[in-house]
Amino acid sequence: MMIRGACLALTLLILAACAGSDAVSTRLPPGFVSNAAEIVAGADWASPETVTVTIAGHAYQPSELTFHRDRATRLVLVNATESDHGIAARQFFADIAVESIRGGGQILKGPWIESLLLPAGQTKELWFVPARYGAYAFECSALGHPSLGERGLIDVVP
Ligand SMILES: [Cu+2]
Repeated sequence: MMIRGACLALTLLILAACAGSDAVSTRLPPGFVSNAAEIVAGADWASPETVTVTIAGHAYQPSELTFHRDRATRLVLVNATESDHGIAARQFFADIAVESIRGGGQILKGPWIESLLLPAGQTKELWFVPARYGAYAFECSALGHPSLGERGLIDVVP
């Protein structure tokens, strides 16, 4: 019984950790946009194109997003649930230049992001510039959520 309890506690701990945390990197991860800092510095942040996505239930609303290459963009992510969610989008993250992640009273500066966590009830903003064209799939980083339908698509167009 003790061992079972310990295993359960460990499993819960691992599950809790699966959504991860914001990981902003100042060292170039392999395959990421190498001149991201220059792109961020050269963008016009006065009036970024704003897109809002709400997480409700196990769905991103909307789940299909379109961004424009080389345009300063502000993606507002509203977690309207009472559990933690995240965004796993390795290829998309590799192809953008990140100005900052804002939320929870914090501003994390880029220029590279490897993971993004959306704690229960919180709103975060990803300020970025799409630096390459592409069609990308993304999904929730919390274990089991993608299979419940928490997935989406991103298009980066001219
Ligand atoms: Cu989720």
